[in-house]
Amino acid sequence: MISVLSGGVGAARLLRALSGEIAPGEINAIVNVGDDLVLHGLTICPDLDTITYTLAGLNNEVLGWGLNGESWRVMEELEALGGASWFRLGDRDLATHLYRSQRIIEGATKTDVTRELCERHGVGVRVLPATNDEIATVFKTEVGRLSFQDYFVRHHYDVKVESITIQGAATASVTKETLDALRNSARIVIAPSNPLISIDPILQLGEIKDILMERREDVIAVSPIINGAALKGPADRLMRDLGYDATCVGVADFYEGLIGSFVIDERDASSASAISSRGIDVHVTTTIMQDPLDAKRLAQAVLT
Ligand code: FO1
Repeated sequence: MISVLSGGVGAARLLRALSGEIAPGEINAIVNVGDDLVLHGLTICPDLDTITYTLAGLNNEVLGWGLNGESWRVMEELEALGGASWFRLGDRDLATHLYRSQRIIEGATKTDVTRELCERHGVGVRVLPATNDEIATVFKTEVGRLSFQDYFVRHHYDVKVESITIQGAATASVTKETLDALRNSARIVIAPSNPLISIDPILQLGEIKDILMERREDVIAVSPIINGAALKGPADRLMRDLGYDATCVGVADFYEGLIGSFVIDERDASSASAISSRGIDVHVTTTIMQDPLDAKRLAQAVLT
């Protein structure tokens, strides 16, 4: 069994490739919930949904979030009413948020609801929110304090960030399912997700960092930064803003003490010696998962 600390798109692609190599039931996705929000009274969990939709083959490849074959009639009506339509919820996607929100009102946890949604969609990977408690990634920026989706969607992550706080992380409990998964996995993988806003909200929870430190030799991370740039999203810019080196070496330093192995892209092969000098085994392969064969190669590198 393996566990994969996961953000959104990059993690979803790696999980999809891994489930082509080993039985999906042998894979746990431990998922970030720091981006979650309540909007229109609905509980929305972007990373959990991106992973579930991708593993179900239902994800919207064009947008990178939400469902395929989407329509937007509810958003059009909402906009006409003057409601909040900056965060676009497609008609099909809305069913997920309605289902989750009602189940939570009935007393279900995010873990329960995610399991139910995965069963309905035939997803065999165990998709686990890292915590059922509320945590929120908050940005202190040049334009003031911003919630995650304010920063990401409203401001298109085009503002200078001074600091990031994961509100609630210090008191949130890691779920029993997540702890069991991490303790029983032969290997723990850190997906090529944003270290600061997708992985750190998981690492800041309870004993997760301690488990990784103890099991360092079994922990392998995949760099989300290739040739000094993130494939998607603000990882490189955020690393620079917050004083980290925006390279795969900077990512290895961010995970210092937590990882025994690190997968970097072929284009960063010249950084391999700098990373191995830090006592980390380095694997060089293609880490871009556009092509299914490349994704397969990366999954095999992570597993061997
Ligand atoms: N991203 C956008 O850029 N614009 C949106 O309107 C938007 C809506 C949205 C709705 C549901 C959902 O699950 C994700 C959505 N995202 C949207 C993606 C999301 O903001 C981020 O990609 C993640 O939070 C970062 O992992």
